[in-house]
Amino acid sequence: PSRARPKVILVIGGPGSGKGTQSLKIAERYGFEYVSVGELLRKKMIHNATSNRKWSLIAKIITNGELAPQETTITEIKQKIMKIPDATGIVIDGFPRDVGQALSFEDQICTPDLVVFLACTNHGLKERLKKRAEQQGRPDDNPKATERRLTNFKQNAVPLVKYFQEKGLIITLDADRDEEDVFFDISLTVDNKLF
Ligand code: UP5
Ligand code: MG
Repeated sequence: PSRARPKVILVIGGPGSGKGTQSLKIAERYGFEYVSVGELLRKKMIHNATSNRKWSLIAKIITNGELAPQETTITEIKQKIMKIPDATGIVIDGFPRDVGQALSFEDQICTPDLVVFLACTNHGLKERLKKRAEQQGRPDDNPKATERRLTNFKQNAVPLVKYFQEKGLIITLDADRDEEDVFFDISLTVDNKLF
């Protein structure tokens, strides 16, 4: 008998909204595989930037806080997902970033089972990113790139959220609260909608 396809959860939100934090919690609680698209791209760019022209360009794009080309991103996600054996579920952190990516994901991969939108105030986002920059130092956690990431997010968020709302796939959560409170709401929704 053919196995059921894995359940797919997409986690979206502004830079610093807690996508990574909450996605990992989902993966742990439900035994889902975790895929961070930002991490996927950052790893690939660090590996290939010196030897490959396409990736050296993408490294510049990401370091400036802009979006990598859509087709490259989708290809990376596809390759990553295909390598995952027998998952009951997959949680994808930080994708899609705009409606074009959402359409292309549905076209080439699947329709998600749930989209979690972590809504956070601008002020909250900046505070968290500042704190994390002091602790970790990601290449795009400099002030200029952070501004670009925020601006891009603000430009794309409304139509993206609306797109998934019309499909009845999205839950919007107040992500300015404590990690545990946000996750409590996510788990209620996942329990309800996916099981
Ligand atoms: N924190 C988390 N939750 C908290 C809470 N409730 N209360 C207080 N603190 C909380 O969290 C950020 C910080 O806040 C952490 O220190 C955390 O402890 C704390 P985190 O979970 O890291 O937030 P996250 O939303 O994951 O923030 P991140 O900076 O990773 O978001 P971005 O969207 O900027 O990063 P991402 O890796 O997704 O994308 C990076 C870049 O990759 C993009 O700018 C783009 O260039 C490229 N990209 C694409 O081009 N296409 C894609 O599809 C995806 C990425
Ligand atoms: Mg992240």
